[in-house]
Amino acid sequence: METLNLNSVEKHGCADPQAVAPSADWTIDQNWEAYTQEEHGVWKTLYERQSKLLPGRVCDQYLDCMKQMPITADEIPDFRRVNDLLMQHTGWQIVAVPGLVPDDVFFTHIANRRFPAGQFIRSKDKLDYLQEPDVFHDVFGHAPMLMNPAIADFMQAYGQGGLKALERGILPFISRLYWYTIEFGLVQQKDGIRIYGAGISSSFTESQYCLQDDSPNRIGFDLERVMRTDYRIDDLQKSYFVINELDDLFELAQIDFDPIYARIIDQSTYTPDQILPGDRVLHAGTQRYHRQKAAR
Ligand code: HBI
Ligand code: FE
Repeated sequence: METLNLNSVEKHGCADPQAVAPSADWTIDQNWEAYTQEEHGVWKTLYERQSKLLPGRVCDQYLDCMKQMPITADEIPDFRRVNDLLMQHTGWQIVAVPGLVPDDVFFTHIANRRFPAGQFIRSKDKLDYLQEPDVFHDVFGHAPMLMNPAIADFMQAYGQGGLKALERGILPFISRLYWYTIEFGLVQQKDGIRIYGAGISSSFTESQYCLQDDSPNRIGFDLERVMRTDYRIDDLQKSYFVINELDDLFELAQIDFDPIYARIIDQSTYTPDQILPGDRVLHAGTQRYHRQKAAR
């Protein structure tokens, strides 16, 4: 494991990491002591709202892992404490970044079992709209799933695959795979379909909409189908893909994508709302939900 750069606060010694340009790998010091009561308060609001909502909606592995983690309502988690546990379980760690980082930086971290987590938290008047992944999305949504060995292996394979795809200029295929699994994936449990994607588990609206609303499609996961399916980053999903169990991701992590890329590279992409003849349709959505146009 290559060592990370000395985090930038130590180098520059200033109090507020926001004021400091990120280091070459875009990591900054979380500077946990600098969070204000108001910021911890936003975390508490988000945490309590989601924690009430998720039981019965999120997969068992998420709940089991979250129970073990030093992540509570009272305060924004200290990455050092989260990492003590994460490293032991799957060799993953979360590293603080100021926000979205360039794809190559992102993939390099992921390929080395480092998850770039937003150091900032959204403001209390923007609880439900987020331009960039903040500490709540990344630590409440992603961190518990990184304790799961299948997700941990799949994520690292995604990072390695992402770097290769970047070099070859075919990023969309693997971004879609990530989007419809790690961010917005659903999994079939004996007691029903459950959430495992962090983009859903950290979202108040989408945690309800994805399972209860008749608008979106819910389709059995198929790798090539997903790699060809576009998505919207700024709206509720029009389709969700359901894997049979999280361990299916172990298999996905082993697959050599090259022959698949060769097969689909010249084929058309599917729109997010489409249902195809070969789909294993669990629910054919009405697609009646459309994002309300922003009030003029
Ligand atoms: N940066 N911090 C952060 N978090 C992400 O999820 C992220 C990113 N940069 C690039 C990126 N995601 C995506 O473009 C890739 O998954 C394709
Ligand atoms: Fe995310």
